[in-house]
Amino acid sequence: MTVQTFEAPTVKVASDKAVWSQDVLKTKYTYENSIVEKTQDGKFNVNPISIDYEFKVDLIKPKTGLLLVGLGGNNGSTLVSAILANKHNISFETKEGVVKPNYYGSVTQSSTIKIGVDQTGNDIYAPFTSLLPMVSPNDLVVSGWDINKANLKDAAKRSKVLDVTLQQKLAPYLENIVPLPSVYYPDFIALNQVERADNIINKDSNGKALLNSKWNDVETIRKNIKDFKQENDLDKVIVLWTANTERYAEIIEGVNDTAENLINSIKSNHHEVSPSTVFAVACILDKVPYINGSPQNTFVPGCIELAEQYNSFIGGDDFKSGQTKLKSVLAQFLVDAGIRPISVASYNHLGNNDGYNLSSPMQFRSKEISKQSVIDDIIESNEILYNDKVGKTVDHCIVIKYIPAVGDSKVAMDEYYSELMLGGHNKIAVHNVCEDSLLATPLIIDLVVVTELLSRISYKRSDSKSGNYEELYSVLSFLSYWLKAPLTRPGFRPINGLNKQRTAIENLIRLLVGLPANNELRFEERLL
Ligand code: NAI
Ligand code: DG6
Repeated sequence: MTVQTFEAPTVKVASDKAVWSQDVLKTKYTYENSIVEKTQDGKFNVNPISIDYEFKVDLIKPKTGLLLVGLGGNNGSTLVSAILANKHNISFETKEGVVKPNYYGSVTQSSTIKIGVDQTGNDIYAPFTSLLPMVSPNDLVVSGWDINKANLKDAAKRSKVLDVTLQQKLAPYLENIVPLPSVYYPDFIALNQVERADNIINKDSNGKALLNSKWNDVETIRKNIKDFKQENDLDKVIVLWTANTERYAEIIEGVNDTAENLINSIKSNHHEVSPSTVFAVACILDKVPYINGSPQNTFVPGCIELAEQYNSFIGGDDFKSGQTKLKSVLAQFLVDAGIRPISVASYNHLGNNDGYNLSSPMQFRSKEISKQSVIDDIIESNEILYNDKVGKTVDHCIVIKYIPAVGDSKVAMDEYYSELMLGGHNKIAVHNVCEDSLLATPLIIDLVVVTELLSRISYKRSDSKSGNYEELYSVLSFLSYWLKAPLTRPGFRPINGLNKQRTAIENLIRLLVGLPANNELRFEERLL
């Protein structure tokens, strides 16, 4: 194992709440909230609460490996290309001039956090990564699986995402990277993907997919991860699904409803166990964090229970990249402005393999569910605008069409139709075009960097009897900012509003270094 050294953060907070040592940061924090009861006559009884915690952060950045499921796809090949371009500082010429490598679109690599104000009361911002040690994408060791055996040079060419000059410069690095064979159960992704499946673990002597070796598939994945960790001398591995969208698995009592039933169903080759759940289970059993970047219900109830039993980290579902990210800002803005959205019509067409797969109804349905859920909590937050009398829903329609000609340049068109004061109406139309994978790939980086950080945080309540530090809860809903349908602890409703999601992750980082939760009171300016 390599010896990692502590790298001091560039932001140092002079707070007696946060005590730094060479390898550990310990911070005292009082969490304040309010418990609210709504009475039958519509009044609110509010009781403030506060709980004292001590947090501990392991300050040593581990040598981290990332295994992508779907390595040869548009996102997979673009991610590896982006890391190589940045790591080797590869600039390239386009008709608009020389482009230098960057990580635009990544919160962790290209955004800032407000850390306070200067002597004159003006805001001061510092890079997101400057408060706590976080792994750099340039240092990630990346590999993964794909049901297609194209090397990453060919995969990047097929994806048609990157400028050809950059592809040529990266070719010597990319051509040596070949995905590991993966698990293929044809029924879960679109039938139109069958020709792609030439690199599979579960095959017979004719290369045909076997559906009676599911536990063996779990064990093969576990071995792949162990070998990767050993061969690259890694301290930690994170696995992320960026493979095709699968259909939903049916939730069946006795099959995937509990951890025990799920394991038994894998062992008995039940047809409702999907490849993505096989990957998740393999990771959970070895405490390897597993993130789902696609919309399917990989995390069936039994899978979440298994993660809880193994204290293993999971997060999902479905990267929130463009249209939905904007929706989680616009819908929140409208409702918080007291305006009443009555319909949201979202169209998109795209011509990449993701679009091809989604042209199949069952895979589309998975995407429709995740895209549709994004305004639920925003509607629920305002009973003045949404109630039994005027209605509690928004007509929310999702359309996705496959148009090969546009390739990875996805076109998204949205119309927000809202009710204004005294019968007025407001229509906002948004037209958004960009390379889908250049929006999604930076999200993968953030999900990995933040998951790795979260896995180094532990805590205890000041009244804890055992005095032991606990790891964070298995379902990492702190990752919600990057996900369309955030997975939460069973019993809790997801938070979809983008600003709330960002506030959560930002305040977590702030509290760990001894800063108070962010506020915008600006008393320096507003009080005498
Ligand atoms: P893609 O179709 O280009 O890549 C998916 C890759 O997964 C393909 O190379 C395919 O061969 C492989 N694959 C399929 N089943 C597999 C399995 N069982 N094991 C290993 N590999 C397998 O798709 P793209 O554009 O890279 O997107 C990947 C996923 O991310 C899709 O589910 C998509 O819906 C989701 N997503 C993409 C966003 C974007 O903006 N690009 C945003 C949100 C989600
Ligand atoms: C068509 O919607 C294809 C999808 O995979 C999207 O590109 C992806 O889910 C991103 O969606 P959004 O809504 O975040 O832009």
